[in-house]
Amino acid sequence: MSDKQYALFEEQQKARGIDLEKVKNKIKGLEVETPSWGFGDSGTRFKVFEQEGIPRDPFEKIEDAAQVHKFTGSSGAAAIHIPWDKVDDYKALKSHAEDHGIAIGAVNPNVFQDDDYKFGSITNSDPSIRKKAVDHLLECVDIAKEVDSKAISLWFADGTNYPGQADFRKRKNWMHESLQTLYNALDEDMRMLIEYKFFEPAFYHTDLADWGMAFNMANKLGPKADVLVDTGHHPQAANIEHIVAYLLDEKKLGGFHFNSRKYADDDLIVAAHNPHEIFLIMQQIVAAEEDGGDPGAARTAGNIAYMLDQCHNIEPKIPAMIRSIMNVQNLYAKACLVNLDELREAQEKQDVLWAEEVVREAYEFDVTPLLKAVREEMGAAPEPMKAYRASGYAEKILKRGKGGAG
Ligand code: PSV
Ligand code: MN
Ligand code: MN
Repeated sequence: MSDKQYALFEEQQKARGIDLEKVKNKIKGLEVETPSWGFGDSGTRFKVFEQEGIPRDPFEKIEDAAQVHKFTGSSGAAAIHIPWDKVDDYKALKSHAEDHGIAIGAVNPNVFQDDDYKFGSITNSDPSIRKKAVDHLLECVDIAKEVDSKAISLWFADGTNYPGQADFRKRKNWMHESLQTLYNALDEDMRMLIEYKFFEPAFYHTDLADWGMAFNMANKLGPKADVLVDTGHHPQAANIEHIVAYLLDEKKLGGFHFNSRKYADDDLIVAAHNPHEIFLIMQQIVAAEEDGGDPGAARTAGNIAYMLDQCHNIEPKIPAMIRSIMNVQNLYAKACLVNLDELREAQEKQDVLWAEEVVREAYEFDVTPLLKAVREEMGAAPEPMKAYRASGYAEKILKRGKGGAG
């Protein structure tokens, strides 16, 4: 970046009434967690293409996640998934993360890969299976306490494939009962993030199928329960930014699993296919952050857990994560450039085209000079992809060989 490019950008934004120092600070404050499982081998039901250099255990996954942070400066935690990341000594995992400059983020229980869960986990009609699933949730709360994580991130595969297969209402109540037990085990400063997904692996009904069901559950449970929005978990054409604004206003937006989708839950690099959608989501968040009229919304917006949830099937994992973090930053930066005073005025005047233009104008700016400047000031790499490529880390990990963690 030349200083000239940045100076020009600064001048341009100043003329629009944008406080660039404030924008820079907001970008610096944006932390996006990476998923440990996104560093392992993954694929589709057709084939897993094994890559060389895949981490062989949770410790190596953490080392790879630390690389993302090293170059972006904005990914200081890695979420873990239990039992995929089961270790004998969680304190050792925590120290290992700290030695590599990151923290352990959200703890994700896994109640979808055991034969016992064929007909459901916490909504199974068999009480002994529900108990087994709840015990695992409680084990994850203990793990979170050991690694000093404040979030349990929950996704359930529970659902049915055929009409009549099970009783929806009973399952709803079992879900509530099970989650209440988990809720009660949380410390006051911990929270549970409830994810929803409208289909898959069950194809007829899913117990937590949409944001409304997750929201209702979070409301019933109480203030330590919030909704988690996975951008891949909606039907085509769902207006995710509207869902986000609604949850923000209800003070129930807990966090995000960012990824990109074309058809379904594709788990591709964030904003690979849908940059404008991520921008519009970010715009709602920035608007809430800046909403002096509603300090509650601003507080909620300031407490969002941003996470990636991606599984890279054909591309190298670490640079794919770096690219995603850069894309999130890029779209957040653009969202920060929306002139909110002007937008309010356009909305008050009910000037449809002016309002649309105010939002569009921000999206159309090239924020590269801004992001380079921010990363330089943060001591990160101004160009993270290039810096990672030049670092030699990708070559170094080849010695791990093939057959790493799945
Ligand atoms: C399910 O599709 C999901 O998005 C949930 O977040 C899980 O935790 C994650 O994938 C990994 O299984
Ligand atoms: Mn997810
Ligand atoms: Mn998913």
